[in-house]
Order: sequence, then C-alpha cells, then structure tokens
Amino acid sequence: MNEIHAQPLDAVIIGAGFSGIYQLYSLRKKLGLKAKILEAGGGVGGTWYWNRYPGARCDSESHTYCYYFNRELLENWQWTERYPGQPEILRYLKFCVKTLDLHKDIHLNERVVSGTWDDQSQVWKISTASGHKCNARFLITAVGCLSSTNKPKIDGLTDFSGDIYHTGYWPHETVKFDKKRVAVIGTGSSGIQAIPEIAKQAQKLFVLQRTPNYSVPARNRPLGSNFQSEFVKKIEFWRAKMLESRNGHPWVAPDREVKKTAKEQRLKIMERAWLHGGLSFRESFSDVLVSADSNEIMSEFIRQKILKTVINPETANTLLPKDHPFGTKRPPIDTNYFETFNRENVCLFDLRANPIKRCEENGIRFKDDTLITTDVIVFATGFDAMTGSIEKLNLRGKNGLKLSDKWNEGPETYLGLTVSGFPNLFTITGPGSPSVLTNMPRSIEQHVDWISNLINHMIHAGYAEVEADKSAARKWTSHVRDVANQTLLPKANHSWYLGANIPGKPRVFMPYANGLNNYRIYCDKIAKRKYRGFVFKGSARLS
Ligand code: NA7
Repeated sequence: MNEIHAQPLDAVIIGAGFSGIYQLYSLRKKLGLKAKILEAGGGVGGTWYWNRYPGARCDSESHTYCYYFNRELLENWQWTERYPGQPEILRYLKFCVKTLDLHKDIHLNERVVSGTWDDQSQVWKISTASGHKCNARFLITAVGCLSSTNKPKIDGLTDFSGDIYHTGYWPHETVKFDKKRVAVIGTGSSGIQAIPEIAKQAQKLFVLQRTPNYSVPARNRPLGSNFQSEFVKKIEFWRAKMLESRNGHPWVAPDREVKKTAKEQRLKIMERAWLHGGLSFRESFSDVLVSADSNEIMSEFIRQKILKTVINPETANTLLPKDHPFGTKRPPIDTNYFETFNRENVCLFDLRANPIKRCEENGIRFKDDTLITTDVIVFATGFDAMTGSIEKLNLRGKNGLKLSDKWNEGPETYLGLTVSGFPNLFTITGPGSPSVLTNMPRSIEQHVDWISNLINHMIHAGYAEVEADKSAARKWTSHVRDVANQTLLPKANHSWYLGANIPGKPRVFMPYANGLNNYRIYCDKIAKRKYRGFVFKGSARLS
C-alpha cells in the first residue's frame, strides 16, 4: 500500500487554510496527537492559495483577519493595509506555518478523493488522487465554505478559442489583459473586486451582469507606521470586541432602528458610515436584516449613491439592485466598482434582459443575436458554497452511507460540526455553523477549540468513537432554518447562502444566523452538559 503514514494516525485534517493550520497546531502541539494535513494545492493558504485574481482582497480588516490564539503571531506580523490583499494573506499564513513549525505534517498536492468509515477498526480510511492512502481515528474537514467553483454550463464554450479563467481557480503565473478584449461574467464580491483592476489593463471590458448588486466602498488605505505598535497594546481590547459581537467583527450594532430614527438623523448616520466604508455600514442600525421597511430605506440610500456615481443614466439604472434586500446576499465592499462604469473601455450587459445564447470561437453571442468578440472570458460566477467541497470528498459513514446521499435534501448537521451516521468526522465551518456570516478566523478558532476539547475529553474518558445523535442533529438543523426565517436573509433569490446559485441544489438556508456570540455560548453549554446530543462508544485509546 502506498501509505502516507504506516500506522493509523490520530487525525487527518483535509485542507491547509486558516482552519486546517490551526487544527493541526491544536492537535499536535496542544494535545500531542499524531495528526497530518492533506492539502490539494501546491502550497498552504486554502482559499487564498486559489483566489489570486486581480483585486482579490479580504473584506475583514487586517488586524481582525488573523489568528488570535498565539501572541507571538500577533506581535510579529505587520499588516500594511486596512484590508489585507490576497498576496499578503498568503504570506501571513506561510509565516504562521513556519513560526508554528507545522511544515513536516502538511502533505501538499494530496487531493482527498474518498474517506470511508470502517466500523470494525473504528478508523477512517482515506485515499488521495495521487494514490496515497492512510487511516485515521478522526477525520476533520477544513475545506472552506467557498472552494468548489461554480462554472455555469454555456453552450459552445469549448468552441471559444481565447483564454478562460475562473476567479476561484486563478493561475499562479501573471495573467496580462493589456490590448485584450475581456468579458467578465458575474458581479458578486469577486467580480466587483476584479472588474476595476481588469478595466485598468484591458483594451475593452464587457461586464456581464445577471443580478445587480449592492456594494459599499471599502475605503482601503495603507496603515500608518505606528499601527502595529498601537495594535499590540490593545490586543485584548480587540479580542473582547470581536467576541461580544454577532459576526466576529469588532463592532456591535447600536440599539437603534432605521425606521424609528428621524429621516435627517438616519441620513447623517448612513452618510458617516458610507464615508467610513466597509462591512460596518450595515451594522449602523440594528434592524437592517429583520425589518423589510428599514432595509428598503438603506437599500434606497445605496441606489441613490449608484445613480450619483454612474454618469450614463441607462448604465446606472441597469446597475440598480432591486430584486433582493441589501445584505441578504453576501454584501461586497469595493474600490471604485461603480466608478469603473464611467470608463470608456467598459461596457455593461444585462443578462436578465438579454441572456447568453452560446459561446463561439471569437466570443459570446446573446439571445438577441448580438455578438461580442473577446480574447478572454473570466468566470466570476462563485462557488457551490458550504456543502460542495465537503460532498466532493466522497465520504461514506456507517453502513456505507454516502454523505452526498444523506444531504440529498439539504445538509443536516449537529452544530454545523458533526453529522449523524458519520462517527469521528468533524466539519469546520460546516453548514449549520455561523461561518460565512462572520469574520472567519473568529469562527474557525471557536470551532477548532471546541473540536479539540471534545477530542481531549474522549482521550481522558477512553472513548474511541463519537457521533451526533440523530434527533439532536435534526433539531439543530430545524433551529438553523427557524432562526434564518426570522430574518430577511432567505429572501434573496440567487443567494449562495441558500444554495440557489447552483441548478438542482436543494434550497435551504445553510449558515447559522443567530450570531457567533450566541453560538459560542450554546456550544459551551453542550460541552458542559457532558456533550449532550452526542453518543460516545468504545474503549480504544488514542496515542
Ligand atoms: P458570488 O457572490 O456567488 O457571485 C457570483 C456571480 O456570478 C453573481 O453575480 C451571479 O449572479 C453570477 N452568476 C452565477 N452563475 C451565473 C450564470 N449562470 N450566468 C450569469 N451569471 C452568473 O461569488 P463570488 O466569487 O463573487 O463571491 C463569493 C464569496 O467569495 C464572497 O462573498 C466572499 O465571501 C468571497 P446571480 O447573483 O446569481 O444572479
């Protein structure tokens, strides 16, 4: 057998992004277990290894989008901009792996293609695309929520003779757009970041928009030379702020409602928040995601900003988001997105009015028979979010049950971290956890700590197996739906939160919308009550 490790490992972690790196550190350094990461990419970084399109940048602020579990990491890394760009995050994660000395247990270019639970030996049997195999007591997916790319099927795409890229699977070599005619399909966060950058280089840029999107200016800027020294003095302040918030960002929405605030006053507040920029704009009131009337006031504020920014009235009108409330799809933040449509080399196409008919050798033909000739097509069409990457692993639990069959009608998890029928499997940032509604590193640290504590509990109690109880998982999953239904979040038609962007995918709201702060309290309670809702078995010992 072509083995990664001759003896069964205590744990295999799939993925070397933020989640996998911290999970490996926790199991290896804190619990002293034999654990390894299997990573499909040629380097560490997870989502930041693959998403290297022009303009790729995080929408959490730098000093919050990093690990807080280790002071050495916090003190010795200096961010350069308000929001970290993709190259800087990748450098940061490499720095973490080096500082924490994790390299030797990270196996790169190992794409996991199957994992099967063996009831007899109580281990997961794992295989990779390169033909390597290994066994592990625990299997932990750290595959990210947005890593299985969605590339829509377009007739004739193989006839297209130019270059084709996807923002979520960007080549490592530099892609040059100068003197090129480029079409970008998609205006989600990735498109909104890439479009202004591509427009600066391309001879002609065609933006193919299906759903107009709300976007708030990021107001990115270089950080001053004393930012780091000031930050280090206030680490505990920032940590506390993030922990008390619902979304893991260092702000808490004030207790004030849009509709109960006088018109003049609320305009002042929105203007100030718009000028400050970033995701906190939405948090300037407490009721934006629960009151349709309040949401509409904020949505209209953004529409007015678009109308004022975009010079051509027809283009401006086509860019106005009207079919979903603000914030019910992942809200992008941008640098000069709407301004880009004032450039002479940029042209907007409304796919709702005139859908793509097919691709041809030289470009894209639309339903009304017009043809745009292009050298490059960039798909900024997103991901099979939250479940796609986990289902692709081809996991089989007890009695050969396939995870993709179990989730046929939508994902069912307990706490977003475990699946009944799949013993000793943990899904970091899985469906049913707050994940994509939060500043990811804060959710990830909570998940990893909680999973590691549970494994530690098993070591001390001498358990070999843990599994989510069926009824606990069912109850949790319906709680996840109930909480979402009390908000406006399920109201966006094409939202990937709902799986609605993937044809045939069950439409269920996947992330947990009750806040990371409340989720953490709930998870801690479960642990305190001897892991209520979990069934433990066996007497095997871990190493
Ligand atoms: P998103 O947010 O899912 O955006 C994808 C975009 O692609 C969106 O505008 C879609 O329009 C469009 N799309 C998807 N399928 C099609 C087809 N078939 N035809 C035309 N247009 C299509 O993905 P992103 O990569 O931008 O962002 C994902 C997350 O990554 C982001 O939130 C950050 O957290 C990082 P639609 O709105 O569905 O009509």
